[in-house]
Amino acid sequence: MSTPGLLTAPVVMGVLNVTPDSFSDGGRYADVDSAIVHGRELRIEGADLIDVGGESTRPGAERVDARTEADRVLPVIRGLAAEGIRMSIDTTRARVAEQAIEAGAAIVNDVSGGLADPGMAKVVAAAGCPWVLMHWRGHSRGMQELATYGDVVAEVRDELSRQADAAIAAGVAADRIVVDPGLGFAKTAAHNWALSAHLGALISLGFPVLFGASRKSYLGLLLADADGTPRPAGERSAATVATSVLAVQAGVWGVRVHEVRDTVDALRVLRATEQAAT
Ligand code: PMM
Repeated sequence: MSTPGLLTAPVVMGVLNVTPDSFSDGGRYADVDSAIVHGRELRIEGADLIDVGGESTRPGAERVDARTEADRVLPVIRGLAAEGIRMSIDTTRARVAEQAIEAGAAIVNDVSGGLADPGMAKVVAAAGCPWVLMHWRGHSRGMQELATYGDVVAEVRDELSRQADAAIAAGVAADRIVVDPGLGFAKTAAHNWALSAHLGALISLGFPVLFGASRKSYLGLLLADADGTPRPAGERSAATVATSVLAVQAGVWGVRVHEVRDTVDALRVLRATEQAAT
């Protein structure tokens, strides 16, 4: 699927967390120079887009203030934009999104899907940029208490549909919207598996779908030792790649991953196989 202002599927979005406390790569790229170096590396490995974030969203995380968040991401965005690297800004705050767009970000990736900051739709509508609306029920601190569903696939689909309707009503063009099931955000492992297995239900909303399973704890649980110890975040690469291949095969627009090179390689295998089958 191709959408104006968006890249053609399958898009590989490389994760660049400029935070001291992300669950997946906490602290490794917390200073501007190492973040820029890593962004450059992700681009060389084949990322179509670098997702720059300055606030950890791991379950239980405390919020940082807007100033701290902006101070973390803006110099990194300016540095990478100067090298012509395409980026999204991973933020729930309208003001941070606005500053990031000014600094060179091309897409807003909002894990709250517009629910955290009522000013976000206006900023996105004015910029005319694509907006990733992730399924969200509340901030990280208490979100796992909100992981209650009768039918997780139907409820996530309905809630995302409402989030998209609200964005459109606020002036955002429908062809700028991307939706994301928000794996791990107010979701148990079983919820994540159900959503992964039924991506077609989200794709049928008619918007490009972004899928972000990379290194998430449900993969750590799947790969736990015999004594039940979850596999550490840095050792979930093969499992992450498998989820990305399956998601692209199911028809998603893009995948958000830490291991860009392995993902790009695996998607090339998928494409070669699909081409040989036609
Ligand atoms: N997950 C995280 C952060 N941002 N954005 C989107 N659109 N989808 C996600 O699944 C998502 C996200 C948390 O993971 P991280 O700590 O590895 O960045």
